[in-house]
Amino acid sequence: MALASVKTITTPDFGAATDVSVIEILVKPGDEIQVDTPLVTFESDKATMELPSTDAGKVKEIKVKVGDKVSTGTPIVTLETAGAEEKAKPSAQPEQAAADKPVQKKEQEPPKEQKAEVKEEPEQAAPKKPEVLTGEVQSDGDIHAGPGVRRMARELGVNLSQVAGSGPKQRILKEDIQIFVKNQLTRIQTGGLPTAPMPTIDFSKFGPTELQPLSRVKKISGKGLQRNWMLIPHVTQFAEADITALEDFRQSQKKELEKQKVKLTPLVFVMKAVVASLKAFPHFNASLDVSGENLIMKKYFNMGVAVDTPEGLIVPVIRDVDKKGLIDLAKELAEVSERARKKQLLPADLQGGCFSVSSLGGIGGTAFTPIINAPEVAILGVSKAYFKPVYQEGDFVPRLMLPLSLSYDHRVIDGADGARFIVYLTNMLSDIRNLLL
Ligand code: CAO
Repeated sequence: MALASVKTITTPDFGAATDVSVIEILVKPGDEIQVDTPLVTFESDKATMELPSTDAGKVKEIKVKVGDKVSTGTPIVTLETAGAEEKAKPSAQPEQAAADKPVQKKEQEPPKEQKAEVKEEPEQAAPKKPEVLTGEVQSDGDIHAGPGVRRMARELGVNLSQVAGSGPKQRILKEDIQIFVKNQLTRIQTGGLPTAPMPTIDFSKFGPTELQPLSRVKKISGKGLQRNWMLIPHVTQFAEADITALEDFRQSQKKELEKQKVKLTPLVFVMKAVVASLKAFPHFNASLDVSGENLIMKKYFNMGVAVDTPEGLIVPVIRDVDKKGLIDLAKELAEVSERARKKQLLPADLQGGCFSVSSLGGIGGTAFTPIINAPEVAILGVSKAYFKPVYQEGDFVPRLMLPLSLSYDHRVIDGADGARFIVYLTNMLSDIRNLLL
């Protein structure tokens, strides 16, 4: 009758070598493994190699840890094997019995992987060059990498001579291959422009640190921001709108509107002025089609408004801004930003935008360079209004100025149109009677 027995797999004959250490553990307790499944990786100062399993079964216990020094016959892993005949199994101390007859299923020849994966390395490894962008190839003898890493490189088609190792003695680790592949993908996306690999630094070497995962919103928005920043040729045009009259009007309405629980901020005026500017410059109310050869001109005026939430930046869309008055817009803006902060937005609330506005005016700062919210082709940043002396009719007079930052996609919008748009916009805001036209 077939019963489970326990086998101990030990290191093979290392001869006189005494400086062999375990550098990788490739299985964990509970893993079902096959004959030849690599169990651990050893490294001496001359070679690295994997220890393949001599039996199929379930890993019971790992007897070593990374960094342990081993020599010939050191127990490495115990394995529950299924196929042993009861009569063949020692009645007592099965584990010990297995250990006494340790590794060699194929006793006549060392296991296959062991032979194949051993890489002789030179006595004195030459310092590894940084990630090679020139195509220069180094001999394999210069490369320090464990068999697991070599196998990963083979599977991904990575030439190890081009990978900078971050381990001891410039040893190449799995993370180095991941970074290399990511960088290669980035290079492809950036048309082959060489990029230096992102540094991987153990900051705890310099002082206490704490790991904080990014919020879900940040993880999602970060990818979009990265794509838009890298793939859209941005130009940012700055200007200031004189909103002295606008602010007088706003203050005159504010108290009355507060009674109705309406908060009339400069932002709604900006939204209306943007609509007027989009009508005057329709290329700003457009998206490139997938071929990148045609513009899809939009005949509606939906506006994304960046909202700062504890989870990160969210851009809900306010529809038909052209058809709504200042008070309705103010109410809707308050309602949608509250829902954004309470995580109550629906997917539809985030769709269908034509142009976005990002206002940091309630916080401060003089100007910033907003990132275009693709597939839109422009975005307006609004900073905090401030008084400054403006020369008018032979005198300096205090005027309330609103700093604006317009980022646009230079594939679609020429610099001259960028400047025309922002001048038009500032004129609209400087005399809000223009918005009635
Ligand atoms: N200049 C001077 N004061 C301004 C101002 C400006 N440009 N914009 C707003 N203010 C004032 C408002 O009038 C209000 O003061 P009062 O109550 O005295 O009138 C105060 O600042 C706070 O305004 P607010 O920020 O609550 O309201 P808002 O309509 O201006 O903005 C919203 C709403 C949702 C856009 C805003 O709360 C927000 O989240 N902003 C951050 C957006 C963001 O993170 N952008 C960065 C994206 S990175 O590209």
